[in-house]
Amino acid sequence: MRSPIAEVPTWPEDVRARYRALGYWTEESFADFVADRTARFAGHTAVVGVDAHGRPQRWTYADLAEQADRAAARLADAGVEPGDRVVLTLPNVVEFVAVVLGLFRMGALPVFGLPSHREVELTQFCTIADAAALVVVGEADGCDHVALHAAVAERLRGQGVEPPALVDVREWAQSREVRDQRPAAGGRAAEDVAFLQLSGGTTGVSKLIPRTSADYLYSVRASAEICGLDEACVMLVVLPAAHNFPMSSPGILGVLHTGGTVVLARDPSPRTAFALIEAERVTTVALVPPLAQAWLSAARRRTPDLSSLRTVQVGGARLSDSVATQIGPVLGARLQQVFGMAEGLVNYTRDDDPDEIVTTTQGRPISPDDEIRIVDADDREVPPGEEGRLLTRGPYTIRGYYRADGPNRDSFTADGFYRTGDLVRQLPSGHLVVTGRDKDQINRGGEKVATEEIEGLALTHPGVLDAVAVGLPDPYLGERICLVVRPQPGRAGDDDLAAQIPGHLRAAGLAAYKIPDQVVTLDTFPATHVGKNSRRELRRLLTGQLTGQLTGQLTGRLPGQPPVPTTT
Ligand code: OOB
Repeated sequence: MRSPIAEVPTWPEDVRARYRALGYWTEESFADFVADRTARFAGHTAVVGVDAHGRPQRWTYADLAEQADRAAARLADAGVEPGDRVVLTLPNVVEFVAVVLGLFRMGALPVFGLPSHREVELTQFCTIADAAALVVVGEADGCDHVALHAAVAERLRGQGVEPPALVDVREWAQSREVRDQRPAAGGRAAEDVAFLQLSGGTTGVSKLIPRTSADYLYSVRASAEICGLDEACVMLVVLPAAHNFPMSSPGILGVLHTGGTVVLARDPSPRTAFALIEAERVTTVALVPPLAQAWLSAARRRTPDLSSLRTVQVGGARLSDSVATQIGPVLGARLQQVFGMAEGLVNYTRDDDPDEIVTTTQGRPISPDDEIRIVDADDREVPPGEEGRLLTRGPYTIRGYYRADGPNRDSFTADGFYRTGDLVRQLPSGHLVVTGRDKDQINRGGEKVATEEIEGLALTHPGVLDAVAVGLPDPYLGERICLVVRPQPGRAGDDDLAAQIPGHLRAAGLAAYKIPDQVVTLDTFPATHVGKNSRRELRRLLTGQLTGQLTGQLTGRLPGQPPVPTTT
């Protein structure tokens, strides 16, 4: 028996009543959503992609309903019950959609992990969520996820936490029949928490984001409308499907809401993506800035047939204005900028916005009831048009993380605004321009990494006295991760130490996208006036670096080869 789902901080009752009265929140739960759309669009093509064995699949909405029920029955066989939390690390295979809808149908809660997550992350998710199962795809992309489950289980047992059951979707197709019965309807109401999304993270421990059917489906319906989705839309999903952006902005759920077709790309390379666009006549796709750049250069070299493509969404990290202006001419599709967060607020540039707005802003909020405050360090509103910290509150922005009282005090104001940690300015039209960030996070090409998490693990290396992670400007990733370590006395100037750190972090079980792109050793760290390490000063020194006063003190992998393309 797993613990029941925890209470979460929520909207005050008068606010909830208002969101209902305005029609933002309806009584539709995700279980209702699945039943309704799969019946309504039964004969249409819902999902195209490959399965866990790499075999091509093409499912109608009716097939999808059946696959979701089968997935639910399999999960029930593995001991999953309504209300249980289930961590997924599936890549973009068709089973991903079946498992998510199956969990919704049975009233269990997906926890959206990534295939790139390893022992460190998965152990945290399983602990916080008290997960009943971990759903994986056997051995894939150079990782044995079954062995990974065993390693996570061992860590959990060491902490006195009961490990999750292993569910390997690769075994599903091979074993004979499943119990051919409808899963027990979970009976989760529209305003109950429906799943846990991952936060980008600003602390050493992951934070889980509780989203309800009512709040999330509002953002999905409104997004689908803003983006003009309909039954004819064909959306290519190249980013990891579990991310909030390809999931709901308007993403997979927006497409299923309107009866369109989701095409899952098993890898994000332009070669794979362009072939799918041609074959499936794809109309829309969501990219992060590094992928947008990769697509631009590939399209210039190859002249693929992208004539079906109407919209290219770019978000997850700041798109430079200069790259933005190339999207339309080179890809022959309209750019849409998307600035969102798994905690809630999503901004879009609109179809009828002037080109200038589309290429230089990150959009405006979905809802007239998204409240935006732009404040200074003392939470006082800055004059209109000036840069400040973005706070937000609204009908689909959470009021607190899952089981995280401490972080909630820092991340939310007393009156319920979420502190996004983003620096923005707002135009009179309402559009936001993202100008920077004020949070201990590195945005590596759209993947968010908490500096504290890398630093904490680096400190477990016996040669490391102190460590600071900084994001350095990178022409491709936007930011790359640089870890600065201060060696233990006696190891000063030790090149070998810097070289050992990436392997040390990998062995500790950290996801590959969090491994520093470069490691630098430095004998003394610049300090703030209160004597703490100054991340800002370090970043400044390292950015203008290797010429000025630091030369000679810096060793290690510098400046590093162009980093491996990230998938988001
Ligand atoms: C999306 O969600 P998360 O939760 O992975 O990351 C949110 C953070 C934002 O607070 C901001 O720091 C950054 O990612 N971000 C952007 C951006 N979009 C996200 N920074 C600059 N420009 C943008 N366009 O990343 C996400 C969720 C839903 C839709 C789109 C992205």
